[in-house]
Amino acid sequence: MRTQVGIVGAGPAGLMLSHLLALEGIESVVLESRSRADVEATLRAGVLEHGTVELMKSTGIGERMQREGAVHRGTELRFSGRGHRIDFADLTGGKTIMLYAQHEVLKDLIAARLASGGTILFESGDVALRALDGAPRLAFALGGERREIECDFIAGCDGFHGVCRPSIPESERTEYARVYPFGWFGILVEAPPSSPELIYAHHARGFALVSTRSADIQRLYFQCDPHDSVDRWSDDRIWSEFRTRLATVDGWAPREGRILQKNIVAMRSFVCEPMQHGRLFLAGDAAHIVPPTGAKGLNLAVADVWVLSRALAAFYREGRRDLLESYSARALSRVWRAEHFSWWMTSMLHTFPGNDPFQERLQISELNYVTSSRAKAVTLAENYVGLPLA
Ligand code: FAS
Ligand code: PHB
Repeated sequence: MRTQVGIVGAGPAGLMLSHLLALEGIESVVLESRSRADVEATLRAGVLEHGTVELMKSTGIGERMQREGAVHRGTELRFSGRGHRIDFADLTGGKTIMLYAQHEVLKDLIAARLASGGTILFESGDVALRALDGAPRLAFALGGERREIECDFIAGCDGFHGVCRPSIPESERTEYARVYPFGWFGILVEAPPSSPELIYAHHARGFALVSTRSADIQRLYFQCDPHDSVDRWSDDRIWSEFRTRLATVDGWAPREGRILQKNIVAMRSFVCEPMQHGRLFLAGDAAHIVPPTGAKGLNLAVADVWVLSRALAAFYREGRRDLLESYSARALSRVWRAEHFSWWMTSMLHTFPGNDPFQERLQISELNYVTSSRAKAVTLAENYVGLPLA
């Protein structure tokens, strides 16, 4: 087979790239190791930045998002038993976020790609990259056959545990990492929303987050030991933990319901530099990971492929190589901004093991400052709704 851009991975990065390239008349083939059903059932992100929402609308895949998603104009920071609203729209000249689940975005992208004749090869196994400096090829197994695709470029959109980043020789890449001493215990609940907007709560027992998926399905997280297991947590124990960490002086309590799903995710910050090697370009979690506290992961993946699709379009349209050559530097400037914001939100809101009382006081001072200084609140708001796409 032959195509212009071979894409490994049908997550937000790979599918959005294939979609944006198609709008530029550029061919691509997406190789995905899992089945379509698995991909469309991936329970992950929930928050879309302003720029991601605008891009989905302006490229013709925003209709269902606007119908079924929920626009949030702000969020609540809760600490010392009191809630404080951060008004995104007021602080950013009208920008907002959208609560629309990642797997719904993937469903819309897959439907749009297939409807316009796009090629997504699900259940492609043993993907291997060849000749990244010359005429790149992707070798893979499909339906019991060994297959190969010749392409001009390869986009590595296969997430943190994929094969693309390790295809860059270790001597050619530098990895920056930080692993946090806690994880998130996430639950999916059948219940009405507990609050009109997200609640980020700081508590001596640890962080808690109230999020949502729809009018009937809610998503909540609390900080836990990353090595813990969900089996050790009965539903009663889970709700008692949420009631404690989210309690306010006026007796607020979450709307409880049947817990449909429980999972624990580890938390890390990670960046690989550079994000390109020869004709291989990394995007999304294949190149960087942020702790979910800043709700940046999916949105960074979209921002990367926005920059990459502009560079590939300039190459195919005008033969320009400059944007391709500067892809890594331009994508990384946004990546490090999001890495800092996600680390800052995580540090301000989570309780670190051995958290001495001085550290605790510093966190409360930072939270008091964010919720009383307009200048500081703007910093949080503009990073949370997302800086403009480059
Ligand atoms: P992905 O990991 O999504 O996709 C990679 C794809 O490549 C997968 O489909 C995988 O099957 C495939 N693949 C892997 N290896 C392969 C191989 N060898 N061959 C072929 N295919 C291969 N982000 C936010 O912005 N907001 C949030 O609210 C948020 N919440 C999160 C909550 C949780 C619990 C988690 C874990 C993450 C969360 N994130 C959030 C981050 C998350 O959304 C990721 O950043 C996002 O999925 C990254 O997208 P991709 O880079 O496309 O990678
Ligand atoms: C979610 O809805 O899954 C979610 C929301 C905000 C975050 C992380 C996850 O910061």
